[in-house]
Amino acid sequence: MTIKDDNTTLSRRALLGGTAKTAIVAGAAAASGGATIAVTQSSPALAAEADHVLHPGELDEYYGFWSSGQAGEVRMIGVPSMREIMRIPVFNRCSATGWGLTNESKKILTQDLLPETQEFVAKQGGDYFNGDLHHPHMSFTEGTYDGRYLFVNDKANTRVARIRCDVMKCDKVIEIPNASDIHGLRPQKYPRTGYVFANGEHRIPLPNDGSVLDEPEKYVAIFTAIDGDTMEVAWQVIVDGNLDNCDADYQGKYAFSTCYNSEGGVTLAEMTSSEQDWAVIFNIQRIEEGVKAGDYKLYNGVKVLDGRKGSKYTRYVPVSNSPHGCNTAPDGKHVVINGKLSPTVTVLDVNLIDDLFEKDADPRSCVVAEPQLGLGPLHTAFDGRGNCYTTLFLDSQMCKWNMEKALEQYQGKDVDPIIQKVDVQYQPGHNHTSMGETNEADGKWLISLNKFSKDRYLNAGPLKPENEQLIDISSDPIKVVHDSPTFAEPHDCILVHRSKVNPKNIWDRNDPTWADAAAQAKADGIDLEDCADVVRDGNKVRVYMTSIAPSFSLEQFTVKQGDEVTVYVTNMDDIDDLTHGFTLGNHGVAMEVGPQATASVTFTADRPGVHWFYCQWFCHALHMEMRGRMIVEPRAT
Ligand code: CUK
Ligand code: CUA
Repeated sequence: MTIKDDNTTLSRRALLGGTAKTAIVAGAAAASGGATIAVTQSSPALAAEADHVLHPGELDEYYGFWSSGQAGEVRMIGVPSMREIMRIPVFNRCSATGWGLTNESKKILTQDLLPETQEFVAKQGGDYFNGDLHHPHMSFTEGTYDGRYLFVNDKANTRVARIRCDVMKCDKVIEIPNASDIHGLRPQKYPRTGYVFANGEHRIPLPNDGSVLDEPEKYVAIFTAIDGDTMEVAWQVIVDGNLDNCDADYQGKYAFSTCYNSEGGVTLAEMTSSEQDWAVIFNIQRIEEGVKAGDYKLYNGVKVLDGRKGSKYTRYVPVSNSPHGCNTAPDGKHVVINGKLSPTVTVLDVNLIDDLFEKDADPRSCVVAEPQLGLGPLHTAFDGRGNCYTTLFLDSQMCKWNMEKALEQYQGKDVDPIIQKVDVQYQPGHNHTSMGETNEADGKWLISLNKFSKDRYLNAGPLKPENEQLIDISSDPIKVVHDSPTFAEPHDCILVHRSKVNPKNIWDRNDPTWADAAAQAKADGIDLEDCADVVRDGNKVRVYMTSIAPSFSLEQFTVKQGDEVTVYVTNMDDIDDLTHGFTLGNHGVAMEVGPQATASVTFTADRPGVHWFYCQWFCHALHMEMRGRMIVEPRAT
């Protein structure tokens, strides 16, 4: 069912705002498959809550895509209900879906770009079992989300991955050469994505091949542009300082990164010794011209341009020590650089940046405001009405302030840009507003991702969850309306209106995910959609079966001890939500097989005897009976 952008929320709000005690909300019918939902309203106290409380069967207005930090996955959360809807494994391993076990997922996780030709090849350096996923961001077309992809970073293993939003599965993972630890990541907003910008946070030698070791003055940080369509590295730029967060403008001209450690130090004392760091501005057109003109060096097959101070490709805008978040406002004009160690944020005007490049104007001349907000400003979100919301890590507060007033104050007027401060529990890092990083920021909801929950939940033991809070910003004053605990460690999230996202209910049989399986089946003369076959090829055995609830097409197959066995399961059910699975006892083998999908897994049959395989996704009244036997004949002695 395709969900159109309907009026459910509006009509419910309108009704609840009135005096009706009981109302039938017709608008909800479209979202709930035709049923009419009765909303009972008994007290005015409930009316205040009703905006974010969804009743059973009601759908959320926004898809929230949450990072999970060192847990390595992406989580899909419904907003405003804050209900977790799905998890998308990316850099982690997943016991439920077989991510990291199936051949299809292993191929994605262990492929890499061949530096010279940028072709995808089997990774030489092997596989990683962890990831540190901070920043999920959706692809853009003309300044707003287009529902094609999510892009995410892995700080731990210097990777960038892509999630297909049509099936909500990861389809590409690449390790970024020459850089160290990808942190900030943002897609190009205009004209489209286009580039995915990725900050290599730590400074390392270039090339990092052992020829330079303990000579930190020779280390560099690398800014990378990845082609979001092909997931190939387009170009890289060497910068001064460590790269932290980044964002792109709404004009398609510039990208911005916060930089700390202008000192080039390697210890904490060295890294924070000076009073000023900077924000780097990248001139995309000049960089593309530089690439065309051959003004680069090849390192590991990637075109690397020199964007250090004095370069025509970059400008360095001095800001207070150790800036962190970097957020482009939906007005298309302002970029907020968050001070972290300074109580201020620095606002750049993108229209003044041309002069920095063309007339060599003083880099600070693009600064148009620098309001003092409180202690530890980390990230800023926007409501599309000219207001900004900055997390204050040390103060444990969300600060609402007005952009126009901040500009006036910088001009010398006696005005206070701060509108309101709200306590959050506790120590917020990122925040995000509904559609807030697009030109369709709608100013309804704000999420505060708090690093500590302390006393907010039942004591979970020494390791406590984090606390994410939902803040209603649709009216004055803004207020915290909901707490949710989360496991490690959502750094960032985005709130995407559901009209932008339209995942499929069942797989397309021609999906490229199982192209290898389809090719192998073809070579073996097997029809994946109608099979119950065992093909022997030396000591390799390929087992082909289909699943239709509640049975596999093969109830048993026989192999020899020591055979390398690949099982291909094609789920021929084509009903919504009818996922099967294949789990083989005592072999560490499990996989999800979605409706109309093919999945495969390879293992060695090294234990003679009888081993049951079964379907591990509840699918039918006879789900428990959906199983079969693998018979392993002992090796002849
Ligand atoms: S970072 Cu975590 S609080 Cu990695 Cu975006 Cu700012
Ligand atoms: Cu098929 Cu459970």
